[in-house]
Amino acid sequence: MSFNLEGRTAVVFGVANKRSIAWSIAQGLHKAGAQLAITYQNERLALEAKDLIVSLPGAEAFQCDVSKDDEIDRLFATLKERYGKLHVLVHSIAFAPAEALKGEFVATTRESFRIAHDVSVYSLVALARAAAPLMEDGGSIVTLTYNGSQRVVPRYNVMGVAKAALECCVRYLAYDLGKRNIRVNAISAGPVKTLSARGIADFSDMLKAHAERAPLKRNVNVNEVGATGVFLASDASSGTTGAVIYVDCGYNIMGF
Ligand code: NAD
Ligand code: 0WE
Repeated sequence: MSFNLEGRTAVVFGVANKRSIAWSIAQGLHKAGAQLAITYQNERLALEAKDLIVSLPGAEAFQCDVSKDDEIDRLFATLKERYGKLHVLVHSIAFAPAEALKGEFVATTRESFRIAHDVSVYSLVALARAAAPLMEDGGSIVTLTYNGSQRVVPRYNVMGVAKAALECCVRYLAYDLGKRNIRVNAISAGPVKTLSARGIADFSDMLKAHAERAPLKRNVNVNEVGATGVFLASDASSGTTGAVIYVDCGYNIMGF
């Protein structure tokens, strides 16, 4: 049993800036000794992401928009050439058009529904399929979810539906890839003030209510999510697959 990741290679998706949950997980994986490949979405995010990524000794930056099959194919061909094998994949990506996260769920358009599921859910399946052949020694795939998949969180709307589908994908992928000793798990994080949370109306009120109701009487720190990412990436969690682990200060257990 070990949290040590020396000799392991990890690819992390979803670093936008220093507040990103993916960045906290990447830092944790680096500290545990993993060799890191970190991807960012597009040119617009390249400058900020690259600056961060090169600050981790040995980490390399790659561009990949997960809504594009050719970019996924190209990335994994590059990773195979560069590293040979892969042991860990972190998927920390979600997107729904901004208008879908306002007003009522019943107003969700076909296009918003499609985009939310394509970027936030299907991408995990596509990345898992591309990564599996490189995970010759077995591996660990980790994604990020939110309790809006299980309970109604006003205005989380189509993202709640997408996260329910994501959690279900975790179970189906865990079944398929289990025979290759590849584990697939999700972290259900409590609210964290990241780029994705910016611009969400009343997010500060949500954080306050969350801290008041959670058994630990506070909000999660992004590094607590990062530490759970390292646990799930490492042999310390070798008996766990298909799970959704809550890192939310206990908020989800409360009925009132
Ligand atoms: P973030 O904005 O830092 O990260 C989201 C990332 O998704 C960004 O890096 C963005 O570039 C990437 N992304 C979006 N579309 C993409 C595409 N087409 N191709 C490639 N990358 C794309 O915000 P975050 O809060 O760190 O979010 C990371 C994950 O954590 C998401 O899955 C989110 O749902 C989940 N999560 C967040 C919270 C929270 O309160 N912040 C809580 C629970 C779960
Ligand atoms: O998963 C998320 C947010 C994901 C997200 C955020 C954005 C904002 C910018 C997906 N798509 C977009 N699209 C944009 O244009 N969280 C768990 C954070 C979050 O978002 C909420 C929340 C919480 C919590 C939205 C409404 C209510 C609660």
